[in-house]
Amino acid sequence: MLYPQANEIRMTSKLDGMWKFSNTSQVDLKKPLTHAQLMAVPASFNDQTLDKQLSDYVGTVWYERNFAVQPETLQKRLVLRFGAVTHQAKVYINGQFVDQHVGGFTPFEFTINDYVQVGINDLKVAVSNILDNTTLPSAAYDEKTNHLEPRFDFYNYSGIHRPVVLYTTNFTYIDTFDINYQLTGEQAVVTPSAEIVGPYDQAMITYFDEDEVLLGQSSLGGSFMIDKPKRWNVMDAHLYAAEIKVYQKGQLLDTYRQEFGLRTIKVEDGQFYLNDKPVYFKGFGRHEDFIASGRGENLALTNLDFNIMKNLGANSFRTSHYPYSEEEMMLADKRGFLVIDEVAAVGLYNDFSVNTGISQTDSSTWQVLQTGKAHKQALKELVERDKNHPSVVMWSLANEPAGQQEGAYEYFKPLFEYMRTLDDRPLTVVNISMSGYQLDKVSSLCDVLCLNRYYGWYVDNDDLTKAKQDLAQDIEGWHELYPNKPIIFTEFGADTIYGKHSLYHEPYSEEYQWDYYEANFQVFDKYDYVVGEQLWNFADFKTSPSLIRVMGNNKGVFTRERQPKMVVKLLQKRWHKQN
Ligand code: BDP
Repeated sequence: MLYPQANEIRMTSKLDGMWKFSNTSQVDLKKPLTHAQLMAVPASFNDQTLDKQLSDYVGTVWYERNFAVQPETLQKRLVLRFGAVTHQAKVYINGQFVDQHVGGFTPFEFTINDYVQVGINDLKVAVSNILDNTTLPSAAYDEKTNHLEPRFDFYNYSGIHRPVVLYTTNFTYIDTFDINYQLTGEQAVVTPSAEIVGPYDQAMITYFDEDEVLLGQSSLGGSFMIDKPKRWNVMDAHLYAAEIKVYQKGQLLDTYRQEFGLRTIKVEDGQFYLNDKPVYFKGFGRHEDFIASGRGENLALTNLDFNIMKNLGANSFRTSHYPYSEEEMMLADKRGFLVIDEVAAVGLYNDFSVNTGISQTDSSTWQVLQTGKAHKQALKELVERDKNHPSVVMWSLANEPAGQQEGAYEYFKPLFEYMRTLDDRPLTVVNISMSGYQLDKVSSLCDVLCLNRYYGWYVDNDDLTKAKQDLAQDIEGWHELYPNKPIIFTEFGADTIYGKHSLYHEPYSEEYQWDYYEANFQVFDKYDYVVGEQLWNFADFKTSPSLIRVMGNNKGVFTRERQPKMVVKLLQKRWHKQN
């Protein structure tokens, strides 16, 4: 599915703005919503009103708005596209059910010609935020009490989270357009592929460099050589563009422009190579999370976050724990960030709850969870959406599954095999400490070992000497098992309350956060096969209430409002030196 683009053939029109909203179950599809209030789109609905019940709401809510259709629009194919609706959407136009989509973090679209009329049309979207044992993320849901217990540590924000767009094409249209290439030495051979629906007799592709200088042309199915290409590099992005034009008897029927970057990735001998140079990942696990907008797209915030990361000397992040917005991924391409792109497979741990803790003995995850089908679908949608992004350098198939429990290998093996048929980038599953090297059954499938470790916080709290010893032993244990796999720390962190200081460097103080990170860095620096550090978390973020969460997770190195904690100075110094 292509990202919406306006050009000489395609018209786009955004349906973002204030929509009508209601959480009543009584909806007459033929009539406007009654007792509706106004809700901004794109955004989560949870934190836009003062209503606590709505903030914590579990179930289906309704959104509604009108849109206008002109007579000439119906001479075209008319498509309604949602960037993401969390977690399930059922779409109705003029009272008729159009279709539905499950999965809260990937786009979907429907051709709607058969449902619309010239003039004003009514659009209703029923959005459900119920998660259970079959969904990604996973949650324990009790239908009788309507109680939902997330198996993940972030707020279950819901709503129409990303842009809604109406667009037109001709009835012959480009459905997919992917840029494949081989990069060897001083040459790139680019071989785009496209799926075109409807009759056409010619498809041509024109190439441009980043200064819009025309490089040449090829036909679809053919290839094009770029001599001495400027490579896309970490924090030094170069983007080319390919423009496809589809004709019938000389008449232009459709066109689409795709940017692309040229770079190589190789994982070998305990290193991660980008363009044949070992790279060290510096950065964060993040969240799409902010006051009022919740998990809704917030481009100004994304821009600020990227500028802050660059200022710190960071070069990477992980889309913990779900695919981030398409606009954010495009910005990452342009800025040169390395992205570990994660599917929303979080909570694949039957007994996980921030409120109740994890029982070490429970071993029923892979019997209880029925997420396999949703997982495969989510991987497919992720790769389809993101494969053209040069910033994506690795796919993460899950965060902290119960990798030590019986059935974990059998669950993941077919998913890895499936992913390798879709794309050739390195694959990982982010490992939880309960699934340590002695017990884990999944990491043999991974190209890179991504570890989430909390020595000095959940383990060895307030004892950084012991924390360092345990961390070193952990690293060495993994290395002995998998000497050729590089290790990236994808999470490590300590809850830190902004403004709390301590003469005795007590946990929760800004001093402790500083010491905690310094201790971890000292250990990482001893091992050349540790090739990255992504701190948990970039900023404080909202979670469900819990005794161990002081109004959210406070492991940010920035507050939720992006005020820096002390440790930011340490990072700045370390990361700028590390190039
Ligand atoms: C890890 C999770 C992450 C949590 C973090 C924490 O991957 O989502 O927020 O721990 O406890 O288990 O802060």
